[in-house]
Amino acid sequence: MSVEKRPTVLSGIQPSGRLTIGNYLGALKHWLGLHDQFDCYYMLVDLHAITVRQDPALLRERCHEFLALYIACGLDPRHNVLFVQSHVPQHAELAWVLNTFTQMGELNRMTQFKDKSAKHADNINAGLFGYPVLMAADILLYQAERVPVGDDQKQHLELTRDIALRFNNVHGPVFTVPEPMIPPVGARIMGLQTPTAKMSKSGDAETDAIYLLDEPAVITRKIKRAVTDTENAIRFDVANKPGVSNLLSMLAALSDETMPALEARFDGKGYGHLKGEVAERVVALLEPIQARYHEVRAAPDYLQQVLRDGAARATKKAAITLGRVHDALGFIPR
Ligand code: AQP
Repeated sequence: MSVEKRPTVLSGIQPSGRLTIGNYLGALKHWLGLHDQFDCYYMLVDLHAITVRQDPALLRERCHEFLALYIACGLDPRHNVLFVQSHVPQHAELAWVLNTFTQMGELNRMTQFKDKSAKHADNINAGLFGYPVLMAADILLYQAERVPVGDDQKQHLELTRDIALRFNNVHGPVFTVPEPMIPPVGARIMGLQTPTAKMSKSGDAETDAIYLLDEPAVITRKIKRAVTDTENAIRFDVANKPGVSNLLSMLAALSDETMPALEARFDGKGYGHLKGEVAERVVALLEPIQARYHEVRAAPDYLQQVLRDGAARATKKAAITLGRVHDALGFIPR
């Protein structure tokens, strides 16, 4: 009996702060349900997280928190491989190989490197520079066809494709060349206080982001205080009205209403109206997720088991690809 091979999806989030509504609307939300059509691998990318200095106890705590949040958001470990990147040593091993297929000039052009080096000027380490190569290794190890990410990761995905093609051109078709899956709305949620910059899980300003574990009253307060403008007209115009456009984007992603439908519905209404509805939607989304999160967090043995199973399943697939890579390069088999 032939078993039909399903395409693979892979994505991950760095446990480098607290998960935000940006991470949810840009990434997590789109991971749900993909397991119907794809073999799905979702990671906690701790190797990436240490490119910025992390407190060890907090990093460990966050990995557990993120795993419980993945599950609470609806990722069932029976249908999705959930794992920690550092549990699968092939990620770092393949990254080393791919370093030799990546040009310095390519890495120099990465906007995330430029942004993060400006933000962490006291620690511009080689890992931060090589971050996209490790990300390419993450994706190529699983022969992922699709990578669901927010818009900010598009440039890294393009580099992954270039690295895969370069390797394949030299050594034959070892890697699947992946395609990004970027959502049409919600792909770049901006900060509430600085709507010209991406909402980030490790930002300094508490009020700039909505965290998935924020209390409902805190969420409502943050949205009510979101920066807008003085025009008092609700329309989507990122260049001239970044704050209002960001609230509209959030609402579009939360309600699945189109932008023209939202603009028509809010015609003649005030910003208070828009903020009230965004707050209601976010609270309605997050309340059940938070309740489920607290249940899952109260079961540490279950979480441990999920990680053990995930690491075993991921390693099995990763080892096959790394074996093919070593073989293609001419390394003597162990
Ligand atoms: N603001 C956002 N809007 C939409 N999508 C977003 N993503 C992140 N921020 C937004 C998507 O979430 C996934 C995980 O991102 P990551 O952890 O790999 O790193 P990042 O993109 O650097 O995210 P952060 O939140 O900004 O992390 P820090 O603060 O640690 O740098 C990706 O799919 C990303 O597109």
